[in-house]
Amino acid sequence: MHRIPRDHPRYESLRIRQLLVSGAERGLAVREGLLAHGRGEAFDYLLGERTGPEARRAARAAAAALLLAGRPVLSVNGNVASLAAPDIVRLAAAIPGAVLEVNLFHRTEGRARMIGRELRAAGRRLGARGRGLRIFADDPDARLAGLSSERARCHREGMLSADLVLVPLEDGDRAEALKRAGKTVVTVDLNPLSRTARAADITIVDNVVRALPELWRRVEGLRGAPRARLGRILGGFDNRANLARALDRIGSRLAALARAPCPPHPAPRTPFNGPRRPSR
Ligand code: PTJ
Repeated sequence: MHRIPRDHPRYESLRIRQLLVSGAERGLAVREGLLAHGRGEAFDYLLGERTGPEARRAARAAAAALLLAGRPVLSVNGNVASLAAPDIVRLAAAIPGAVLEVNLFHRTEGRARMIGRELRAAGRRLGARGRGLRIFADDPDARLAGLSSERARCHREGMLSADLVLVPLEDGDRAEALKRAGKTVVTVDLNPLSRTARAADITIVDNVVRALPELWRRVEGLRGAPRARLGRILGGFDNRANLARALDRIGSRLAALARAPCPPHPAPRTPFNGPRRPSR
């Protein structure tokens, strides 16, 4: 792997990129996943590359929903496996009854198996709680209605019978199909305008590498809270309004940046900007 100097001003962004490139080289992510990441990066740049107040609010509501759910399923694709396998495994282990399910748009059984192995290895590193996790990867035995893509293929004991599905970094078709099937949909998507972001019940507008640890912290903080309190947190959350606030934040950030002075730099001397000749 290429070494990124720690003092590089874009270190974190380059580090995340490299995680995905390495995931693609190992066969976990597809090349299309690199393009999807580029779109995400652009929105992350506009959002200031940090977890904003809207993302924190959505993460709190998502934690309440996950703890209230009877059959929560956490969906994993190639990008999530490359960027955040230990984070999504730790999150699943913190939610009573949660299962992990590999669901791929560009599906091959070989890649699904490989992602399953990646998740199991992360589970083993987590200790007893991680080792006991249920992980559905290859050989799906059911189809989600209303989807013609490979994304429809799922597990009867997993996604098909789930009442809540966490679908990070997703395409819009499946989020809409899951909604039509009557499930609560939670997503992590840097693009507040995407169909997934708009179709979901709860959208965390943040980078998956920051959002999943934040969600885990929220789950840890709320585990054991009375159901009535969780219900109030969930009932007080309005996804449309929260997405509007995320867009407003991008807008006001851009407006502020447009007025900010450009960083000073020594402009090369040209015949047009050189010292003025004293007028005679
Ligand atoms: O592994 P597969 O075969 O299931 O394919 C996975 C990809 C990502 C290729 C597939 O799901 C896809 O094509 O996704 P889309 O339709 O490009 O949507 C991805 C969404 O995630 C876009 O709205 C991106 O802005 C957003 N996104 C990209 N990177 C991140 C992200 N959101 C959060 N964190 C990221 N790191």
